[in-house]
Amino acid sequence: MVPPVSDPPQFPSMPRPSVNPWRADFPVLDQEVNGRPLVYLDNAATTQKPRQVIEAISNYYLHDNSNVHRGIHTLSARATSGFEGAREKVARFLGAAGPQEIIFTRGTTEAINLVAQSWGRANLRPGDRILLTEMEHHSNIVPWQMLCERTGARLAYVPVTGPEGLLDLSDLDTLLGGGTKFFAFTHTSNTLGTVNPAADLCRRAREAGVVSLVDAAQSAGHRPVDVRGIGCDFLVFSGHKMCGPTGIGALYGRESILDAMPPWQGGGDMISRVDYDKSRWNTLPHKFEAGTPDIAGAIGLGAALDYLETVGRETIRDHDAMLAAAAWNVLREVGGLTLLGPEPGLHPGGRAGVVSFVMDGVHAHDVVTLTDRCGVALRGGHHCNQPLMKKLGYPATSRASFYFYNSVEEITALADAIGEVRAFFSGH
Ligand code: C6P
Repeated sequence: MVPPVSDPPQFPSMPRPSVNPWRADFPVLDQEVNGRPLVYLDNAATTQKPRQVIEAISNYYLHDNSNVHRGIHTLSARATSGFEGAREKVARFLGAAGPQEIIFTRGTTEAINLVAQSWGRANLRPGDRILLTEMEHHSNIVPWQMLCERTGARLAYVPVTGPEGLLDLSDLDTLLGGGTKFFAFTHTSNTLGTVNPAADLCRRAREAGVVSLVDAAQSAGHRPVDVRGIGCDFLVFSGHKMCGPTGIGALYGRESILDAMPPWQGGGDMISRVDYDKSRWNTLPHKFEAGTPDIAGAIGLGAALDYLETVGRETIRDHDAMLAAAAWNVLREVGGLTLLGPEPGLHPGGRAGVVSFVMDGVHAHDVVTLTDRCGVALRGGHHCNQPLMKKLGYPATSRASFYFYNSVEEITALADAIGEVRAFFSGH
């Protein structure tokens, strides 16, 4: 992908280091933490932002700041065109039929809540079933539990095989029958790094007459994601996990389904006409966007999508997979660690740039506190996957997660830091 440089790798299994052409676009990465160069490996929590995104947001506030859809003056027209232009970029990025299928939300969590409260309340009856998987993030469990309490619907789960972290699909067709109306699953697990076969799962849901939702929080910025190729009814993501700002994300919904759904919040912009006794709803997508939206956030998200297109989503997927395989191999060489998720290379669907591990006898919070002293930013905890952790029998894991600006040298720094933590706790 990029030319090799001469420094020899420290671990025998490491790929050769290479020059990373994107790193210079990320000012925040150029700093020391605790006297060591920052090694930011917490990208599944949030990614860093390139200069191009930061500039798009500050240019909006410096030159165009105004409210959208309301004013006739020049600044309002510019703000509206920036905001609606960003929606068109999201539609193109996801392969949607058009911008009417894209609803801006605060992120993945809010998008799932929108579907649960609007589609769910309108369509589910007592005894209906919602199917999830055992590897879902809390954001794709709790809104459905709340919906079940309101409607009398029930939950069922596609099982996870074990620490290797695959879905056991042997009973999927049975689970999709028996009153199941809705199937929501994660494309990529934020703890296990598993990439689920989204197109196949949605096809099987469709054949069973079940509506599908794909949680693309960990995939939309990491691999090509095409809603028509996947064949989902809904897909949700967060801008901040793909070089965009926090507080903005989107819901993709198939137009015919969105059209039939009631609004979920009332207020300005989502109406076409209001009288004292009743109101009429606006057309898509505005029906689902009440009140002044995050205009700068949407413009920043649009800039992030432009940036990701210049890097290339296949390139990002391959770079993530290369770093995950390198991390897996060097962490295994460190010893005393249990690695979770599918072993790189063995899982046909590929593997994301997320490597979770448990150090024998040491809590993940201690591991992550000590790696931070080496300048290495990891996440330790249950990663909002408490039921999965309970099932696998771990209270928490340490997690390294990668993006295209991370380098092979940083994987060496990770392994060195983990080696230091292990030495510390084993008294060497
Ligand atoms: N996972 C992580 O460190 P929000 O907070 O709405 O942007 O995203 C929620 C969410 C939903 N689904 C998946 C698969 C996710 O990974 C996340 C966020 C972060 O793993 C924070 S817990």
